Amino acid sequence: QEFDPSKNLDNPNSRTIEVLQQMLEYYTKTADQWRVIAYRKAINALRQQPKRITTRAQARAIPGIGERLANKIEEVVLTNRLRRLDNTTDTREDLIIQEFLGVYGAGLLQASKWVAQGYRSLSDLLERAPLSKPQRIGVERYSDFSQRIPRKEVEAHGAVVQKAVQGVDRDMQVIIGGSYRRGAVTCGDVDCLITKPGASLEQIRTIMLGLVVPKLFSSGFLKASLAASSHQDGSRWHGASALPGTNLWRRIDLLFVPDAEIGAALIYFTGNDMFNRSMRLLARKKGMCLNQKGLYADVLRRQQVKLNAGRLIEGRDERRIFALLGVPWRPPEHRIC
Ligand code: DCP
Ligand code: MG
Ligand code: MN
Repeated sequence: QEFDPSKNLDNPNSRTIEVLQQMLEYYTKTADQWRVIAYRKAINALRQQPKRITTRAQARAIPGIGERLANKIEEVVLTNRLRRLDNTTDTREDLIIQEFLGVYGAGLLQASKWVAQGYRSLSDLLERAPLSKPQRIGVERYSDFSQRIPRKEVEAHGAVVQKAVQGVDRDMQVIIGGSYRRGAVTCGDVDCLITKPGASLEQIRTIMLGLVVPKLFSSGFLKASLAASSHQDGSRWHGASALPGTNLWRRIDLLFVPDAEIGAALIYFTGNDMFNRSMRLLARKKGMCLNQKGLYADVLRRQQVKLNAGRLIEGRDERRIFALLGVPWRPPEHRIC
């Protein structure tokens, strides 16, 4: 299950993979978990193929590709597209929902609500819908936020953050996580993990929200702060940033991590999300619990429900968490499911 981003461009199945990835994106947004898993598996399996796969029989012979996906692969090869992506089979409303799902922070519920309320386009939303501040920014900067960010630019954003952070406290560290840490050639956003040896969450958050974030706003690097999502404990900040001299806004996420949790946070923030899901599932099967703070043992569950928090066995050491779970170490570039 290796994923080598550098091989992507000259992969013999790159066009097929590209179309399947669009489908994956669509199903991810509609929260169709089973299809998401099937598509991811198929895409990964295709990436490993040294030859171009053109028929359903060839596709079916690859482990990880089932009957339906094999049919789809043949269709993509024959037509260079998938019917499901064409307007002809989508109702107009489906397409609008898909467009609205691209607005920062909008889930399926919000997107269908807007459609039900009669909005039909982004300019409808902008002109007539009552939008929260982050939603408004999400619509205004729709095209900015939907563009992938070249790796080099992610690095540049990280460097600006690092300079500001270390200008305030030389012991603080900035690590770029997410798809960047997995080695991706382009990223959806800039994920910065911020930590400091010996520091608590409270200390890091105070420095970041009290000093660094305001400083980055006044220097013009940070452009907007976007509302925190519901499941947050004050350990993260979402916003938008732009490099000096540009007007292209990028999504940037800051994750504040106490020293004691850096290993677990690195695993969480490196992902990808499906890899995290499988690691957590494995922990659960072993009577443990893995979350972004640590690995816990002796967790009691009755019918899936946790009865106690368990006992923290590792939070600091990324490698040791793998080892305690019995998973051979996987460098970030190979953490894709
Ligand atoms: N994450 C997760 N589950 C989620 C969302 C995120 O475990 N539902 C973790 C894994 C991700 C990391 O957080 O790798 C960063 O989230 P992003 O949404 O920024 O995703 P990526 O950085 O992996 O991809 P992209 O290039 O699209 O930003
Ligand atoms: Mg990211
Ligand atoms: Mn992110």
